[in-house]
Amino acid sequence: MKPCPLARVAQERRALTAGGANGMQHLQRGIGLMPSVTLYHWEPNANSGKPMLALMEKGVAFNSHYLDLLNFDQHKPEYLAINPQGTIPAMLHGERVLTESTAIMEYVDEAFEGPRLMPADAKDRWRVRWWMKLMDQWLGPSFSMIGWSVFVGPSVRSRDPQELEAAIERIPLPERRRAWRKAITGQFSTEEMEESRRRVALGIRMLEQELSQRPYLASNQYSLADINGFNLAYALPLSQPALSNDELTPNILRWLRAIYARPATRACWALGRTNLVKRVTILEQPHIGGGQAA
Ligand SMILES: N[C@@H](CCC(=O)N[C@@H](CS)C(=O)NCC(=O)O)C(=O)O
Repeated sequence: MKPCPLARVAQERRALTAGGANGMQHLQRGIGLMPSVTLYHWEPNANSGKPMLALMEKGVAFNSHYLDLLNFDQHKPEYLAINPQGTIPAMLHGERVLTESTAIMEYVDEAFEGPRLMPADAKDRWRVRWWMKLMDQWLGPSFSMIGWSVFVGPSVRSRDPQELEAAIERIPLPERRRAWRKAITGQFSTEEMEESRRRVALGIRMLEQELSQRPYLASNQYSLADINGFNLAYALPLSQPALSNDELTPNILRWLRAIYARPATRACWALGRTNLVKRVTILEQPHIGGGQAA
């Protein structure tokens, strides 16, 4: 008899999660119990960093399962059994499989005890969602295109071309296949890159303007919008020094430093394994700029 596909998925999941194949356990609440949460993630950065940081802010214990994006771990059958789209992150909570980083953050905030990461006021909650939508759909893809052209592509480009082609062929989503090809061959078009740079410059001005009005992005309280924003923007002073610095964008710098000073952020960034995480050290410099809501 053919095994039930669902049973096979459950079996593969157990194999992936058993003992945390590469996983560390982040036990903060529930010391001594096996965490019911497993997070599949890459670096604390962009989409992976969002649920990592949300879980850590809430103090939720989780098995950390690191997938090496540059080794194409996210397209291996074991992981495709969990997220057939082959993108990171994904989270297991008991038998539940959750994907989409922002939706996972909202789930984490609602499903677990710990400090609330959504403000109580309806207008502030609207602002959290407004910013998260802008970052996920408009700003994030542009940051990502620049990151893929300067980091991801160059990191893998020198590998055997046949192996790379075979790896690309295994990618389930056509749009991700296209992005990998362009990153590897350096073929993001001039127009695409210009549009990305335009969005980054405009996004920086929008962030500075918003953060001149209140301590955090969407309300006076730290929220999911800040977690989302930090994962997108933590390296800005390093990657865009002419556009984001203490003089031009004091509120962005104040905000990034305040988030980086949080114990959860430090703990989260300590999970990074590549040089990407080192970009955060620029935030260790003391805040010298003003900033209206400082
Ligand atoms: N909308 C998804 C996007 C996930 C996504 O594209 N993640 C990137 C990493 S930030 C990824 O998995 N890239 C791997 C690939 O394209 O092979 C989310 O927010 O979770």
